[in-house]
Amino acid sequence: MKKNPVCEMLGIKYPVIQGGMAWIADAELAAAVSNAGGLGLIAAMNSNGEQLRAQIKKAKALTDKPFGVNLMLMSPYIDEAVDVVCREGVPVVTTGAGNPSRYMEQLKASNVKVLCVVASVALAVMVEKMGACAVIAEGCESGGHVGETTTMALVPQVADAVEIPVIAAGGIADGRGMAAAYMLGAKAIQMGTRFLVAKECNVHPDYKAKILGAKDRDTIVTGKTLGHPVRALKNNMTREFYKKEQDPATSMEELEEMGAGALRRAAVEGDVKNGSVMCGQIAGLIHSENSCREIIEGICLEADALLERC
Ligand code: TUI
Repeated sequence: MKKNPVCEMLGIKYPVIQGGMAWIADAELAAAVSNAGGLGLIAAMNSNGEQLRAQIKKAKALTDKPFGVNLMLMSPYIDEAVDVVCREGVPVVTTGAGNPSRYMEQLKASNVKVLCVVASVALAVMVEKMGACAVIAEGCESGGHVGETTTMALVPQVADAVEIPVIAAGGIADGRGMAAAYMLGAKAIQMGTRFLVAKECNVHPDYKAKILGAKDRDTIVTGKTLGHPVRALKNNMTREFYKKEQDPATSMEELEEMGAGALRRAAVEGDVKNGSVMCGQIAGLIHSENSCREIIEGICLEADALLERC
């Protein structure tokens, strides 16, 4: 593989980052991805400082390679999470689900490399000015919290607007997707759904089975009326949520209450009917559970072979 600016910046072998999936991306998954030569991420999601510190310590014990933390900016514990990341000397963070401007100075002062997930050109330009090392341009094919623009349209527009490296995310799960991302101007990729079914991923087996059985049109976006649209598999929970959302008689509080704890219910308890099985539209492409090493090496080999032909 040729020299790659994202690999050099992060000290990793392959330009592959694992998405920071809430309730799913734990120290074990992050360490497995990093040990395989990618960048593993622990999802800070709604963890408090103590819980996050425990995960960071665990990852440090499992790998001597660089790993990062994904900061979910809507978390009630975001201030604590930023403090812990800085104190523990975590080398890289990714930020998502909002504007990271409040935290940039503190992170940079602690020598943390900040990679910001953006869903628009405007935010990409803004975070570059604030000192982000790279942007992760995430199209709305992705799972969980989504923006409005597809990866195909977002990545080249972001690549034209910023000087820092662009990492493509959303809808990528094989070498074809990786090669396409390079063609659009990205220097690396981030994948969530593909790593959800990694052997080392501790998500509930019933959640994995749902992803492996999904087809192209099996996801739905709910939560637009609440201001945080989320993509998940169609099931009892998301169909009911969608119906209620269309009904003007439903209050915001009722919807918030329905959504609360839904991801945990599916990812930890395995209630894939009444919980939220968040995943990207590319789930339909994924048919097998593999090790992180098989996933990363397989995808990079396939992408390189395709790009040779161009
Ligand atoms: O954050 C994600 N994916 C997530 S977060 C999450 S937890 C959650 N649970 C329930 C409801 C809502 C969230 C599950 N999945 N991906 C990164 C991402 N960030 N995708 C899109 C964005 C984004 C969107 C708007 C980033 C910035 C942004 O800017 C808003 C602004 O203020 O400019």
